[in-house]
Amino acid sequence: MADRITAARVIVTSPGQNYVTLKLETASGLSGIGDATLNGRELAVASYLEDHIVPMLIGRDPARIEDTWQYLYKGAYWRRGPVTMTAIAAVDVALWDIKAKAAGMPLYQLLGGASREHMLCYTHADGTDIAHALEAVETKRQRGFRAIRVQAGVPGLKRIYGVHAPGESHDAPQDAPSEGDWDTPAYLRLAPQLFAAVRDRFGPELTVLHDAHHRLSPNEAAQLGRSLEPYGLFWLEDSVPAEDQAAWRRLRQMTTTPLAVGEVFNSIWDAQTLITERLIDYIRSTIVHAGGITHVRRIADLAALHNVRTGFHGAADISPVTMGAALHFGRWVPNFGIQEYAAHPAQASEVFTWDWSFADGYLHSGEAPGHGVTIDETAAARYPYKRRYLDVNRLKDGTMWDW
Ligand code: GCO
Ligand code: MG
Repeated sequence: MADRITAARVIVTSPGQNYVTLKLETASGLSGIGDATLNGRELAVASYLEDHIVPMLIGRDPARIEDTWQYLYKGAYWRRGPVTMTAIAAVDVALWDIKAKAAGMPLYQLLGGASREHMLCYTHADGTDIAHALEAVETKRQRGFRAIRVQAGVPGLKRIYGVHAPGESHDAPQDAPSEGDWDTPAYLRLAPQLFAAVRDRFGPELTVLHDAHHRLSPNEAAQLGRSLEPYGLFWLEDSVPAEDQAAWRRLRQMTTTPLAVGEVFNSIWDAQTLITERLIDYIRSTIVHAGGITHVRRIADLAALHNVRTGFHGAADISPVTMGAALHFGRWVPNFGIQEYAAHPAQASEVFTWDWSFADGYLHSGEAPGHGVTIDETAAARYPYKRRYLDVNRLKDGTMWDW
């Protein structure tokens, strides 16, 4: 007899970072979890799940992953969007977790088995200036990382993107976003100096990456890409706004620096032109924000046909659950490129347990049945939700800019 879903709970917790997790339980005693974290808009997804999806899940056969995906996607009528696709992803990943546990297999086996034993990952090195960025690179190298994203503060600006000012709390509740400032010409002067210094100190072999966070025009991005060509970046990420496909077409003609984009995408349709016209080298859409394993598998397959590789988003707001799912996916996906890995806050390990691990520059999926990540609901309750926002950014004259 088919198993059925008997319980579905949304767990919102903030162990140093807000995380939203969906837990499903079945009549046969299995359970599975999926990540539903949408940084800065967490409660919208929690409500979407609790108020609209959970009631539909009770009684469904957990084995019918594809049908459930189509039911939630087509059934909503209002397709796509980060809230909808994150909610669908949470259900999808929890169902894959359950199916793999029911089979007694690590999830990558269900996807088609291992294409590799471990996944190359990159982490972040940020410094308030070039000298501090080089120190941060050295620290990460000593921890075993072989690939490092390097960002440095731009002279005259308050902060490096994504990095809070000294003394500013990372997890105090907020009623409004922090504000950063931005100066494109100053940034375009700094970036080649930064990577010249990185190559000078660490030599040609270190794998280096850089993220421009959607702040440039195609022409500015082309100047940046060209000025970085001598330093052989693994990729330049999010140089122009992700949704401006014509901008990518222009940029692609103007630089040979490899290009990555997609952390803000939530469906294959966001990436279709970029992939099929081969305007990018790496697609960053990850499981939690792009409809789960069921949908990201379609994106990865389209990418494989066009010689585009994966490079999934893995900042600290990508919960340990998505990291587990992404590493099982990465174990299988033939066109794997790299996995981002910025460590989670220390308290996250009180709430989640995970079977994946890092050693010597690589991430390992683990061999436990399912995706290998669990949540302790009692520990989660010790860390109530705190309203937090992603930063916003303004030009020096006050104009709102991309962050
Ligand atoms: C990255 C990202 C992050 C995001 C953050 C959004 O490449 O890791 O750009 O810094 O901004 O994860 O929630
Ligand atoms: Mg990024």
